[in-house]
Amino acid sequence: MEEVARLTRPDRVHWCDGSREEYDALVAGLVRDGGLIPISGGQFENCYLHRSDPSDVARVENLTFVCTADREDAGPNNHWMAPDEAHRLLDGLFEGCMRGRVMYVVPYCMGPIHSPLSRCGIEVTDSAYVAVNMHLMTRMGAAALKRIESEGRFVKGMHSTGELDPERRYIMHFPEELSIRSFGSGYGGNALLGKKCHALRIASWQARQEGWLAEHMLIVEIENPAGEKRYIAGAFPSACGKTNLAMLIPPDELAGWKVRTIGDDIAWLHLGDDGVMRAINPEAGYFGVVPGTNRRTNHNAFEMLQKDAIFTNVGLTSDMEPWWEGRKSGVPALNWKGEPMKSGEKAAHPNSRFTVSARCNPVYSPMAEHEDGVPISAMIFGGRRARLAPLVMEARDWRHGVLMGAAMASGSTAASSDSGKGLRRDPMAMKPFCGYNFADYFAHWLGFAPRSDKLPRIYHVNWFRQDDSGNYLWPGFGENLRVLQWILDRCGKRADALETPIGNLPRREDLNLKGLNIGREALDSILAVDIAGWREEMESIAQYLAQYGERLPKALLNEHARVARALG
Ligand code: OXD
Ligand code: MN
Repeated sequence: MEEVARLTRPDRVHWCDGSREEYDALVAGLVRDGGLIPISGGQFENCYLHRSDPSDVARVENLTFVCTADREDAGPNNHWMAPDEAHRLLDGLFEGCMRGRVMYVVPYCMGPIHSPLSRCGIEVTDSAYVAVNMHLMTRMGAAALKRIESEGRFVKGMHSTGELDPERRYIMHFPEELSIRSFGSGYGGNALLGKKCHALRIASWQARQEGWLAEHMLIVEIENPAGEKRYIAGAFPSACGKTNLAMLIPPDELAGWKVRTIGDDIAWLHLGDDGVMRAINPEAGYFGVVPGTNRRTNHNAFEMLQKDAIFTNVGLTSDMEPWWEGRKSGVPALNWKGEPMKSGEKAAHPNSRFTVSARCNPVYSPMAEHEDGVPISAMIFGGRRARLAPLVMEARDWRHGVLMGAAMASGSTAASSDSGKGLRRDPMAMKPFCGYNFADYFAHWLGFAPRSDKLPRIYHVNWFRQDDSGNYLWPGFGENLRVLQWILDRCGKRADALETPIGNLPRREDLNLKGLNIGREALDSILAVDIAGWREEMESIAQYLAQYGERLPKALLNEHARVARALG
């Protein structure tokens, strides 16, 4: 810390202890200097609004680097810079950057504080907004510091908002040194280093070395009417409904089912000595996408946002309530930049976010605090696909499931400033987050098969099929539980499926459709396999995989060839 302070020259150093008093004092300071605006109008209690610099509203994938000694280790899926060059560049930027500012030292623990599966880090930052967000998102402060002192090993993260100049903005990872440098952005995914930088990019690297998985996955607990609890992990790209799925509200027709959240964004998965894969959620809070959240789509999330939440880049009503598109009540007076609303413009930024502690979630599962994690029965992969991908399909085995994950694709969303338009391949929803070469990552995934005969079953789902006029064919939200029910019934050998070249699909009679309002044609089309379309899709997957060259595991190519052959 002394070394960092010598380089960055802060006026003062503050070691965060994680107490409620500290949180309140940091918030009060932010309110004084305009970094947070109290917005406790109407139903909202102890909530705040942060307006970020308009150039700094999303992750910046083109400025995010993995700096490994050998470029090939970062792979074609990452931007790369040589570590010494990156350090020279970043040391230059950090030099004196905290003059006139406070340097906050934030010790944090990713995962339950006493779990052997958890890992710690320290983030040094000159942003009080980052420090309060870390309070909500991680187990931070004295207890984490104690663990760090006894373990001696932790991820070293340095962050400065700099001048918020997009030309001087870099998010750099040094997996071989277990360190992170982030400069020039205050946006969550770039600045809350415990989340994407540590728990995914650095952790995925460590996980490969140590034989586990760090994944961009929600973890949900599902209790059936007989009281049996099962756990599903699901990888979806950013802004594809992970938070909603993790807090799903069962439809009236599925009375007796209960759904609780373990995590909404990241899972760390370990194989136990008994061959069971168990997962922890390394986070302790949510940094969720706001637009679209309302009482109907996600009653639990809406409740959770009314107390002790920090909003970033939403609009405001005239009585100081936060407002966003899809809130379904109230009228915005100011847009997310704080300007009076003009007709036709959006009040909230499409990537506006809420930060809230998991403790505020009315369906937070006590099992999320369990040191051993929860046993995972099934893993699901999914993206936004208007065409082709059916509602759900089951991989015939682990290897087929890895191919399904590797071939994932999704329409672009607002969570990244540069994900472009149209469909992009996003293997396991990890394109922006895998801290090493995807070819090695696929091999690492494949390597689990011989280690256990109790691995989770793998599925691919698609809630986002559209008809030719762009209407969604599947109602989504709570009704997705019907698909999860089929998946769990398959895992318990209680449901049938039709074997097809692309995987096992439910027939309409295999799904619980009681009381569901969906037309026959719509259902038929989301349960159909378009053979010609899939032949083209396999071609496109082959082209995508080709960029990983010789390093790509042969088993994945063989699996691809097997499916392509089955399609004829
Ligand atoms: C997130 C993201 O913030 O994936 O979770 O962008
Ligand atoms: Mn995410």
